[in-house]
Amino acid sequence: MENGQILEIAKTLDDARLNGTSLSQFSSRFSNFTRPDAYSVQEAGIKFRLDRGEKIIGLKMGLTSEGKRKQMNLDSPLYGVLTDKMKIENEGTFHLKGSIHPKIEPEIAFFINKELKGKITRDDVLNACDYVAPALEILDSRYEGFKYFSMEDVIADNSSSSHFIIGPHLTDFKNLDMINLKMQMKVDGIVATEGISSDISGDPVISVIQLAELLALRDQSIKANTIVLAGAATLAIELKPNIEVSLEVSNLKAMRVKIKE
Ligand code: OOG
Ligand code: MG
Repeated sequence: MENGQILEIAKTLDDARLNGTSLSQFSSRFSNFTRPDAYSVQEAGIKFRLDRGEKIIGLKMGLTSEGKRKQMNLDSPLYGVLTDKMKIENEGTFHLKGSIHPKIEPEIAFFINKELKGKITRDDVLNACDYVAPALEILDSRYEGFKYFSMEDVIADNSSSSHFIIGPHLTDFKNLDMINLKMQMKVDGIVATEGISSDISGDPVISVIQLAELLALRDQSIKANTIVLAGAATLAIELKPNIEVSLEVSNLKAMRVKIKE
């Protein structure tokens, strides 16, 4: 795809995000929309946000769980970028106004304190990690119905990331059994979805390794001081006003967010 077309798609998506309006998919309009094109659109869209004063503070992996890939009818993991404006404090409030069809999902976050590039090991990730935390990601999609889009459409739309909340940090995670963390997402105290951390790429640390590999394809890396969301452990649920969503992960402290109009 030509650069002009990439910028045009990025601008259309950016306008839709700012106006809270949905669109039809690009992949059905352009037959030559490749995965590298889609990441170029994502990068151009992030550039618009940086020009408006937002700062990049993290990255998210998505579709790292089999259940999520089935739910979205898509085949492989993808990533997106997290900015400071997308962050909501733990126990804070998310306002639905301005969103199209927001959903929420339970994740594990890692804070990476030094650059990770290319082929890395599990130990590289753990040695570069300051803390592990439970996290909730709020998704929204610019596409009508939120469903049945292609990987390229999702990637172009910053992999559906809208907002995120990081729970209490665990800095001494040496003895944490990363693949056996029980995860329960509750709505007003009642379990809405539950899973286990191994539902995330078999091991959420592997999501970070996969992220470094995907970035390397674009000659990029996980930079020092980056929050990484490893991907959801369960299906996402739709948000409604006046609910409280909490996440309990075994061996980590609980977290919550209030949802308002
Ligand atoms: C894509 C983003 C998926 C996750 O954690 O699996 C994601 C989508 O579902 O629209 O963030
Ligand atoms: Mg996610």
